[in-house]
Amino acid sequence: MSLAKTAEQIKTMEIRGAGKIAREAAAALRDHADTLPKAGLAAFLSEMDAAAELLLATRPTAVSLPNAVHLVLNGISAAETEEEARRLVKTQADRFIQSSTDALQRIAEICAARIKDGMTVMTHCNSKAALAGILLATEQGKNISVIATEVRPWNQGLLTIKTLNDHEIPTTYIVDSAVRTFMKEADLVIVGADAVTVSGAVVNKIGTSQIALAAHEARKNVLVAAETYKFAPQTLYGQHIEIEERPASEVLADDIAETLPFVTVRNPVFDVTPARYIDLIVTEAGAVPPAAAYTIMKEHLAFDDLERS
Ligand code: RUB
Repeated sequence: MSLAKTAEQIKTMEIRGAGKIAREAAAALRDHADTLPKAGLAAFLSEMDAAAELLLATRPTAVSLPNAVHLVLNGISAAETEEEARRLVKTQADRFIQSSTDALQRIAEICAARIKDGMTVMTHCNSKAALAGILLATEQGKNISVIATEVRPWNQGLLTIKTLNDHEIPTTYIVDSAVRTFMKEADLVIVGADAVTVSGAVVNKIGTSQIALAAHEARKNVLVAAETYKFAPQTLYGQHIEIEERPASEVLADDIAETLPFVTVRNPVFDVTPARYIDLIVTEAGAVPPAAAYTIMKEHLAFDDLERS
């Protein structure tokens, strides 16, 4: 697939979920580098810069995207020849994709260890990392059930219940506003992440913070399944994670909205869950408390050369 096509599919959410966005972006950069004619190091670097810009402009919230782009293009401007720069892009893209896949397996093992036989797990949206733990626990022979939310307005919950159903996992499907009502039936909450800030706050699909609040009230543990490349080193320098706001028409059809001139529809698609409502963040490097976010960034992400302004 061409780079422009990948960028378009990320924008229109045919490619979605922070991990998948990152892996597809890395593959797109690698394949794009392959299609560029040999025209010298400077031309190659400028083409790759433009490619990175195009990908980064697609969706603003998932930091897996800039982290993946950064890891794939890391050090290429210091290359001495065009061949060396090309080699770096390919090696680093392949390495990122492989380590992202390995990370999911490790996260699944840690999450599954926390899921005991007979438990009911509540999840939100469609997170590959969160689902990996649930699926592995089932493969290990544990009898578990899941409560899955609808996830308005895009209904990513449909993808989640389809996967759970395919694995014959008993699942209760609820509307987003029923989360507090059903929290008493859950033993554990597992969600994914689009970004983890240096304070240990987690940015994930809108509604996650309400679920965490309801879990806190009901004294249920909240696990966030997040590969280390979901941590956002730019928050060390005071930058905020931009919360994507998508078109109002995703929430209310234009023909109805037109009849309601005093009504403004808002559609932020992610929210921020403060660290105090999260028990553990499960990364491939282990399950850590949110307070360890800085250490994860320091040990797993090269952030010294990131934009500090
Ligand atoms: C997806 C979403 C997911 C995270 C983690 O939002 O919020 O929980 O991206 O997913 P959207 P994963 O559908 O708007 O992209 O664990 O698969 O990386």
